[in-house]
Amino acid sequence: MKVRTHIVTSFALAATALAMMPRITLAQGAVSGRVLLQEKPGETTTDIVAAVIYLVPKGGAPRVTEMKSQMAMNGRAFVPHVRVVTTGSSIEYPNQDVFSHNIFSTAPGATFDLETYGNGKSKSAQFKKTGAFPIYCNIHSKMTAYVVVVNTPYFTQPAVDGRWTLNSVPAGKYELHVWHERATEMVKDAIVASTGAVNVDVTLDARGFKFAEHKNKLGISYANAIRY
Ligand SMILES: [Cu+2]
Repeated sequence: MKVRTHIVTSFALAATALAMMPRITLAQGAVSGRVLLQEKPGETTTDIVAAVIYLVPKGGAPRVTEMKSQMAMNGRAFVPHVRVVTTGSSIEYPNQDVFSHNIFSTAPGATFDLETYGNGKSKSAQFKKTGAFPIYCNIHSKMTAYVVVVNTPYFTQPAVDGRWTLNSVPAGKYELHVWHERATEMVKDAIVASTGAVNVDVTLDARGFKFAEHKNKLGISYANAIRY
């Protein structure tokens, strides 16, 4: 589910200027902003760095370069907890723990099972479709991660204070997406002007988030599953 809102900006003049510009000299601008989470009363945000910000050009998907990325298994956790890659990219899962893991995903569009392997070994999975895919371990129920696959080269994740910057974004019309696993993804129209920076501050609502146990790769509750 996506919430669509519109940024009221003063970029109308910039848009007019953009339309008059020759394509060959299309300017680039910096887009920056801050993402915050509205939490339940008494709770503070500790995972804002796990948010994802990306810009999708309205004129159609740009050509993206496939990446080779990595998400380690370390201390019975995925490091980092959220990884952003472009469509078609592969992510390696090196096991840095002294015990075994079994990484899998049952998410439609990103289903895989890397089976059980131990310390020092690594396997990879390719992500061909866009989306935010939860990744789990079949042995350790508390190991959760997300791979966010985007069809644009303009993506980033915020610093600990929620601030982010995307440099060298070609001027034009975009959809700005702000994602966090504990909130509804926000989508806003944004115009990147050729002459100056665009500042976008967004607050996502995490108050409705409820933690839910996920099932293992066979669709069975971890409490009832045979460990091996
Ligand atoms: Cu594990």
